[in-house]
Amino acid sequence: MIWAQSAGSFWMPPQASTTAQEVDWVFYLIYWIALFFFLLIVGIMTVFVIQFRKREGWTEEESHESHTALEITWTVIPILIVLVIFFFGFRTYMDIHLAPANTLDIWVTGQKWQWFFKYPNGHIDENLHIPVDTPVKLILSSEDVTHSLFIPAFRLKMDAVPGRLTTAWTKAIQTGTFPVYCAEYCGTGHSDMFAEVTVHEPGGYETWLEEASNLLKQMTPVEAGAVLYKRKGCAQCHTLDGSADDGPTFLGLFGHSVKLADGSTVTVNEDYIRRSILEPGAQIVAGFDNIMPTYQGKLKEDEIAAIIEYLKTLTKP
Ligand code: HEC
Ligand SMILES: [Cu+2]
Repeated sequence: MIWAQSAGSFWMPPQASTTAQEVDWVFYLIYWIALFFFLLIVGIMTVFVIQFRKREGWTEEESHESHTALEITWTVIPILIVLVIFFFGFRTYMDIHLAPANTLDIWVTGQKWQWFFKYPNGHIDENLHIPVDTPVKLILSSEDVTHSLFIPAFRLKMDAVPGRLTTAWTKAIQTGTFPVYCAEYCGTGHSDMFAEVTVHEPGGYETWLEEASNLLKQMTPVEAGAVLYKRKGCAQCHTLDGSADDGPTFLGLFGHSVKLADGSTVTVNEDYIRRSILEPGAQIVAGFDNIMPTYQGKLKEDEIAAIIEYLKTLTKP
């Protein structure tokens, strides 16, 4: 499904960025050199093993003197080869790491267990959207542990490290939708930590951003709350079906009484939910760990209101 718009080769995902072409070129350079010498060495070895095998009447010969010309040859040729590999590898490394001027800057946050992408107008989305043929700079950070943003179709991989910012850049050359993974083991939900990158036709990115950021204007608070539940990562830890995950289920949450870790009991109302979202550590539900990140600065008041209205609709049958 995710690959539908653009198939790669048998070995490789599609080459959807300029970097992908460069990286594959270096990869195949090393690959063919390695294959050539593998066949050469194993071939000669096989011939020698057969030709000089121990035969009837065999006697051990004295070992030969060293052969200076031969030794220089098998030192100089490999040096030249690794220098060639270094030259192309280093050139590509620099191209990957030095972003050009005038990039479109998107902030990326890794969090247990989801990626968030923040666009220049402040919109935060669970997927990456970029325009084709435009240099895009990704500025990465992490809310908790080390994650690694991995977009195989762009041959892009960069760690998101808590307490510092890292950057990566790319220029997509193919429109379509490609997978985004986390490539650094970051806990139980690591393998669920995937997203999509959509490369838009010229003009498509602007239209998408306009629509995506006007969520609350386009739909009712309950509908918007349902979208935010997915888009803001609540679904990574909470469920709607009554089963507990890393966090309590949202089914029948509103109005029921909750036992807290300190032994007290509270009835879930609007204010309790708002506080649970902004200060998750303040009132911990009994039986759960304090792992929920705060949404301070990540959800606006009207978005929290929409989530509350949505949670109210999740009554038990
Ligand atoms: C990393 C996992 C995680 C994510 C992401 C997360 N939560 Fe939580 N949440 C928890 C855990 C664990 C608890 C229970 C412990 C506590 O109270 O902090 C909890 C508790 C809550 C509670 C109180 C539930 C109750 O039964 O009293 C609410 C409300 C809540 N979360 C809302 C949200 C919303 C809304 C989002 C998304 C905007 C969200 N959570 C995202 C893990 C998470
Ligand atoms: Cu991760």
